[in-house]
Amino acid sequence: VEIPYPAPRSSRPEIMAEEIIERLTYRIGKDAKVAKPHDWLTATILVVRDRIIDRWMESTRKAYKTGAKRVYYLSLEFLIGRLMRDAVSNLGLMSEIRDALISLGVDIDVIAGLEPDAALGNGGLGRLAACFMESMATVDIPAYGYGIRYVHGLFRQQMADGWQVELPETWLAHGNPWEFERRESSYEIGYGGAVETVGGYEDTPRYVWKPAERVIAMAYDTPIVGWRGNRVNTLRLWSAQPIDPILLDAFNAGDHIGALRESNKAEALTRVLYPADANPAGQELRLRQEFFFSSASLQDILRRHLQQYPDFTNLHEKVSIQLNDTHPAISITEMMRLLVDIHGMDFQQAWEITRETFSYTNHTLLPEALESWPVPLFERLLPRHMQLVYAINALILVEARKQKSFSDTQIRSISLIDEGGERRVRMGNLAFVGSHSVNGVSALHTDLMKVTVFSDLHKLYPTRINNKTNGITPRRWLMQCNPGLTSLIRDAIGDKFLDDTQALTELEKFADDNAFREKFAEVKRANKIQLANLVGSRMGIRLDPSALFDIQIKRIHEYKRQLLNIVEAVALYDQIRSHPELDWVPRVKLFAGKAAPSYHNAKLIIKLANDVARVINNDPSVRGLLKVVFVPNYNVSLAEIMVPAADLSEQISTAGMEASGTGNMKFGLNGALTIGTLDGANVEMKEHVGDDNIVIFGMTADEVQKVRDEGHNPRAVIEKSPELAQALNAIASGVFSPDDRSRFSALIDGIYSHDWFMVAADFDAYAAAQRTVDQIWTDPKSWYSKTILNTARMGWFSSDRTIRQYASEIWRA
Ligand code: DL6
Repeated sequence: VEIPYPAPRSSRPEIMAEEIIERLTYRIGKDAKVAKPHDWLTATILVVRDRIIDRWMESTRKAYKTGAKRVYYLSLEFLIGRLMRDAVSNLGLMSEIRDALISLGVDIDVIAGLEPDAALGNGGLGRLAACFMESMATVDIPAYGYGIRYVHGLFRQQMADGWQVELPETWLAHGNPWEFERRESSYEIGYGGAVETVGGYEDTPRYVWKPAERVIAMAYDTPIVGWRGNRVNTLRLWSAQPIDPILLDAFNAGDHIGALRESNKAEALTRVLYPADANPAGQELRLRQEFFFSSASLQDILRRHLQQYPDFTNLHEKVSIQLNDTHPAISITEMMRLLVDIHGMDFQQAWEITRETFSYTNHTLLPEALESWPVPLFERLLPRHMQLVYAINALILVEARKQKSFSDTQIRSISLIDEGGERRVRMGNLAFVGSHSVNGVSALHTDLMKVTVFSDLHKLYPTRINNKTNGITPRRWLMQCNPGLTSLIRDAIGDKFLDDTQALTELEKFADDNAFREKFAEVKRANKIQLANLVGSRMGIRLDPSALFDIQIKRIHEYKRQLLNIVEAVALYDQIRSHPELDWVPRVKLFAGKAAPSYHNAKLIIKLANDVARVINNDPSVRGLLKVVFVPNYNVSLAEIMVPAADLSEQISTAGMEASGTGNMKFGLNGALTIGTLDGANVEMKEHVGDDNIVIFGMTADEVQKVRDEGHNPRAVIEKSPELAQALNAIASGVFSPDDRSRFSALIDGIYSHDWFMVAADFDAYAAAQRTVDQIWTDPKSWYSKTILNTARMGWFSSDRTIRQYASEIWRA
């Protein structure tokens, strides 16, 4: 029977209005008269979703028909934020939906603000995955994202007397109208047990893993719409379910709690996102999560492949699997297990196919953030995978010994097993050897990878490391978050940039156009007023939109150096009070970001920002020339308000420590000037925007390395800088913490004693760079010329460009 496809849905506002009422009534069961804003939101999403489904199915059919290579992006984190605006705007339905809702007496901005911010990630790595998903759909790559459907995403941050307090986040509390539960896509995931050798001949035994524990991974699919709705891809998130929801024997015997033990244990697996950023999160549950989603995803990928092809000999031609950091690196051994043990492929052939199928992205050089697992834990949880690690290691080490004259030290660093101290499995090395491509996320980061964490592996496989500088989706990070700037640009250069962000360069000719500069400044002012209103209503702090808005928003980490920024605020405070006769530029220093709950110093830095803010904001002698604000609960939605409102973007990490950064690109695109170090993608931003349009300061990565190698004497540096000494002394002596004068003494002692993050070393250069910023600010023509050029030249940092590079150079898709 030929079943016809449904006719595509109309996008006429009156039809959509009817449909919204229909969904409200029959799907949600609410009378429009009593419907709550949440009900309207759900009904609207359901109507939008129908329009996505048509295209979704079409995209899937196309992939089957053309036999195109599929790309699978495996990531433990997807920081997707709200989806409604994204979907509606990518479908080109914004004004129609707005009109449909107006006709029903509903304000789209009100209901859009109720959508939970899906925070299934910690920071840069997770947000990059979300931008990539949108760009893969935009540039028409048949792709699936695979991850975990955490019940609780990243914690909600509350401030209690300036201290970070973590509260659970409940994004699923009102249900999730975007997702489709796929009960039929369920797989068994095993843990523990033993490996049996069965059948086969002596030299080709077959191994059968008999896990002691099993859970079910069940799929939930969310459609991801590309720009103009050309393609809709799938984000497939796995949820853990028990094999037996209740142990009836135990229940009937009166053990009501015990009867649910298995069920609770299974569900605990996907309940919470680990709130660790660049900090280690090395608990057993984390390894269980990593294996859970890796195994489910691979079983799903192989099942889909077998629907179209007779075997796996062409797997690498039809499938590319990108590992987003080492979190899914266990997939390499799981792929080997599935191919060799389950599907009977020869080990060597399986190894070659695996390597050609996988590629790996590294996101950090911080040694403490490179994952490794204790051998006993690994062996207990995944005994067959441990055997495979040893087998792969033997292959690699023999190759290393044969091919080159590696020293014993080099062989030790190539090994998948770290033998220094407690034996551990190195997931970075596993990901490296099991992939045909290993990429860094900015040019500098990639260069450093070759000489630091992977120097010996790079010698063994000199063509494997390559660079793919990160990018951001211009749909969310310009068109949606900054409609004022988007329409100004459209008026000036037309619509081409909507499809090709690099066409923004046409704006260059307006950099010296007075009328355009004024309009650009007006848009910025409107965005600053919006942020000032938010800060006013949430925090009761009044901000003057004509002050320079200086913003640092990102995870709180010592290497990102929020502390440097705060110390400079304290020094500036001192200067303003000592020299009231000078023409100080009114400035608001805004901070936002979360600290890993176990990261003591990061939490102390949040408290310091709040303590400093309280003192400065309440000191009348500052005359409002300086304000400091720490905005609580940073998330994607807050970023969408703060980024367009920034005059100055703080990208001031210790050189060599920030892999790329992507906030830097978002700010630049929205017309902020960057003050930054030559770190991560700042280096390439400088090349694109030009030296005159970015304020660079501080030590280079090489200089930082040299100072660390040769010995740094921060005390001597501090003694030579009275401003710095004064600021540090004020903080350490309790000027900002009269209730606990020694609160920050250890933090400041760290600067005096080792200054690992070069706060003291870079302070004078940073303070001078801030005064350069002040100077530029006092000449608005020059300021806006520079910021216009930032917007004009940021097109290259679109994630569409990044994805095209992955597609042609890594995936060959
Ligand atoms: O590549 C995305 C993002 C970079 O822009 C940041 O520079 C980097 O810090 C971040 N890394 C992480 C956590 N690393 N690990 N594991 O989020 O990746």
